[in-house]
Amino acid sequence: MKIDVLTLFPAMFAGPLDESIIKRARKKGLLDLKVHDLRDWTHDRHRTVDDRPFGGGPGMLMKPEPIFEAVESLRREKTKVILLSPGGRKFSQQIARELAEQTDMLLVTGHYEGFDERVRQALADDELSIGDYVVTNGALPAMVIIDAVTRLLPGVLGDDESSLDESFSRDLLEYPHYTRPAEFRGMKVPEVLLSGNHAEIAKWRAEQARLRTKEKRPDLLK
Ligand code: 4GY
Repeated sequence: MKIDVLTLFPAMFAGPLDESIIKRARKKGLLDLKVHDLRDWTHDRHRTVDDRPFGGGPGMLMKPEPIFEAVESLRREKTKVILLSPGGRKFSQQIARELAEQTDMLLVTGHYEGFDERVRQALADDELSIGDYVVTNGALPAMVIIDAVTRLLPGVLGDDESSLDESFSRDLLEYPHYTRPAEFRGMKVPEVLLSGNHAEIAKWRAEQARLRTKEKRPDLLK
């Protein structure tokens, strides 16, 4: 998958996407990630990307011209252009699975008070939010989406890693996990897990997942 990112803070992307599973995906060529500085599409001496809102009010908006020029130069035939802002559809494991089927994405990140509405109107195929809170700019949201989508690409996760996916795929929280020692600081591993009775273990885990979900995330059961 090819992912392009348009941001005012390209330096923020060094680090999180150069570690572990995402690093491996990039090395294998499964993820081709390019981060672009929006200011590269300005033409004035100050590389201006913001302007004041018509109608007044506090704060600045991202002006449309650099974003239009950038998107028009970066997008290709198959590219899904996705705006990131708290006003978008709520990102989820289901949306991550759908995005993992795309070949080309361009993530356009927000800053200041947000985008001139015409960016949304004329350029965006979709608008996503990583949750109902506001961060200082869209770089972290972009990285969250890139990470969640990349780990779902065929060949990225090894067999040992992919079982971690069960949680949200089955729409239940995970059952409790234990490793050695069987007793640690007086806390014992549930007897059934030491029993070797695989039918009983499966039953216990299913029940625990249900109980835990009912307790912590009842919204998932509805
Ligand atoms: N939440 N999901 C988010 C965000 C920063 C003010 C608009 C979010 O995706 N992006 O909080 N982005 C804001 C900052 C302008 C973008």
